[in-house]
Amino acid sequence: MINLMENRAVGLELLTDSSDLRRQVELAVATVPVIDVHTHVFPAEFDEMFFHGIDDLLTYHYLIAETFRSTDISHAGFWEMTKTERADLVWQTLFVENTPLSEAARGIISVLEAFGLDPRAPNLNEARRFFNSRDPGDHLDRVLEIACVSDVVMTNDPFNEREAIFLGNAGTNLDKRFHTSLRLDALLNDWQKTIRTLARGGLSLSIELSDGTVSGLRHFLDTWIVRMRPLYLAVSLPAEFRYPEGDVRDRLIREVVLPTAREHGLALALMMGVRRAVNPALKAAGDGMGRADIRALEQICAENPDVRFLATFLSRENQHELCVSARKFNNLMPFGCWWFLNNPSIVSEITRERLELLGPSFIPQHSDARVLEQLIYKWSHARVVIAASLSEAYVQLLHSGRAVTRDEIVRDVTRMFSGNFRSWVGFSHAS
Ligand code: HDL
Ligand code: ZN
Repeated sequence: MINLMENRAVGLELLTDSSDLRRQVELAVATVPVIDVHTHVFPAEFDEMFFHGIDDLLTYHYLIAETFRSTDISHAGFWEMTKTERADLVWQTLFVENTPLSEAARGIISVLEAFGLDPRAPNLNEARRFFNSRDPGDHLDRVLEIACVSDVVMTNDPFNEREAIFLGNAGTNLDKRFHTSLRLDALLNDWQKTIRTLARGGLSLSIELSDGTVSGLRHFLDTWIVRMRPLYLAVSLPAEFRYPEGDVRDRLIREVVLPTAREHGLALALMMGVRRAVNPALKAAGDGMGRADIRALEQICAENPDVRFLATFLSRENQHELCVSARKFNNLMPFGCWWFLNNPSIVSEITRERLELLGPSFIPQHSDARVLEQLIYKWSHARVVIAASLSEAYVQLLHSGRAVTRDEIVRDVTRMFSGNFRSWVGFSHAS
């Protein structure tokens, strides 16, 4: 009881020494569990969509793009290789013949370190033996524990015929730490192809978006929302996305997506600024980025004040604009440092400007992980930068004349790591 009382008293103590303050921030950021609001990680129930282990880690498309810059293999030659051969080439190229200085390469080192594996191994024998020996359930528990991730939100595409098979059962026997989001890229960015996919599934619609087609699409989404119980709807939008635009995508957003979000009380995540297939020869590694038009986001937020929006942009040049827009629209929640932004130098800049303009009213990071063990490095690397940015803000506050307590730091970090998301999407602790 005395310890509890002492601990309670410590939590209420004003932290007036900047070194103590930094230590408490680092401790809170390291130990407060986070909800990972955007990932491509799947649990083992999704079979071949469940990526894990050293070969999946090393054939991550970030590392594939980097390997092509340090070896003379042709794209075709690389794609003819088996996954094992590709992983061996990536390891040899980025980790043996060169120093793993990039963020994605250093991430592999962080994962190996977490499991006590040799980061200077000449080959992948030890790592393969280790990952192949792991019990899947224990390994998942251990990864989430090391990463201090309480919940993983997947990216789920009901328009993908292969994934729909797994999704159909997701509502029932899914690991309770995994949650779905309903991804709309196929509908909004690939309408011509999607109308053919839906026809194969027995849903015949008109490409001109007749009334019957709009109601047919609404019913399709309603059915999937009931089956998969997504925490939010999401779509990535190209850098050239404009709104209003008067095209098919504009009509699908207005007549299908926004009414669906409103009717189901679902937030809509807009992920803006991608340029798909800049170099198709690199396949998943071939996407690029571009500066998007913040006015499109502002128009959607302004026209739909009763809908909650999550937003992330792919261009560093859009980040300050996003902070200012979020000050204008309290139905807009910035989240994460997406994809090409997820590098410490840029995460630091983005987090500091968000704290300066938004206080704790944003979601600092998502991992975007595709392979289970990436959760370990993406969160350990992010936490270092978030802690440093947050410490700077508290120290500046102290120098301005206001100290904080450890409990207040934990409160603020909890709000950013899970509270803001929970309140935004209506995700209660119980669910
Ligand atoms: O569209 C997206 O959700 C992106 O995150 C892409 O999946 C991208 O390939 C990626 O994995 N980024 O980290
Ligand atoms: Zn993603």
